Amino acid sequence: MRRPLPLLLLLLLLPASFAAAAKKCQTCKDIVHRFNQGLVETAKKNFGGGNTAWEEKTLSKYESSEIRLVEIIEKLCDSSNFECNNMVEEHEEHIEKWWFKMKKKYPDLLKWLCVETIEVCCPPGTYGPDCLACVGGSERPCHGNGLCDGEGSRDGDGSCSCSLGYSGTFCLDCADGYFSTLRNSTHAVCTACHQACTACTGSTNKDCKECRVGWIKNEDACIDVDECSEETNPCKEDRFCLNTDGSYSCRACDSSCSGCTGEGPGRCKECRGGYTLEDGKCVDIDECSQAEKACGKADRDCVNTPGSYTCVCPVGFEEKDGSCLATAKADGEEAEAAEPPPREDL
Ligand SMILES: [Ca+2]
Repeated sequence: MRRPLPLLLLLLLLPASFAAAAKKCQTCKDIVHRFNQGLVETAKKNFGGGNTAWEEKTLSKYESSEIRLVEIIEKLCDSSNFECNNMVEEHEEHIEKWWFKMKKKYPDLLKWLCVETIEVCCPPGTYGPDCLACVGGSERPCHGNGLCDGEGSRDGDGSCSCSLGYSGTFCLDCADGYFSTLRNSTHAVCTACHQACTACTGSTNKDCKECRVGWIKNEDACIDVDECSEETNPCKEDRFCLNTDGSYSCRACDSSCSGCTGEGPGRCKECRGGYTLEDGKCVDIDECSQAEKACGKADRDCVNTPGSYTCVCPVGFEEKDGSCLATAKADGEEAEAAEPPPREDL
């Protein structure tokens, strides 16, 4: 029993009017919500807090009064909300009729006004211009495992968008990566497979029908592939491999390493130039503290850097044409020694 063709054609031809139908229902629902808020806000009005016979009488008179209705209607719409004000204006007589004559018999304003009287919404579990039952029935649309398109509005086609883990027109089938723990003509419960499986019969990695990429069949279970094992290490030079369940990642080696087997300066295969092995770690060489002057020319200061060093002009001097010249002092100011551009002297 699929949806009839004429409706499908209508949907194709008049998408704008259907979207408008959903909007009208929402506007009506908003109005009813504000009306109910108004009822709460005015519930204790004109009531002194005592319980004299006079107050009781005044309260019950106010309870169903036109004054109270006007107070509630005044607050139904924000002044800028055109659709809301339009709908209230158009159907004010209906609201008054309900207030004075119908509300005892039909206490549900949403049902009376939006569904049955101005016909902009549908009852729960139904959809579309004629309020037909959603796929799976109006009691439990989509068998409780999805959302019915247009439910409660005069919009939509009643079809199901299944929740995560469910599939099929009726949301009674299990999606890929889920297995069935309950299934009859009206109910279905689907549970996620173990992450090792693409399809399964139960919840462990021994219940896989097929292993997911990154996992391999070992005896009766799907186990993680260790992509980082020595033969298959997929990472480039200066990166190390980190195995994870179902995958792996490549991370940058420490800056002191030339190739590495893991994180930090203690896992280098070799030390990069400018570093030396000390207590199992690659550490920076301080070229400036060595007996042989790293900056051959006597007029330069040596500055150690990670993995290297630079030779700079002393404070008060600046680099000019390959030598250090005294910085010209500006009037009345302490001239700052301009930092010469660092020179890599390896
Ligand atoms: Ca892995």
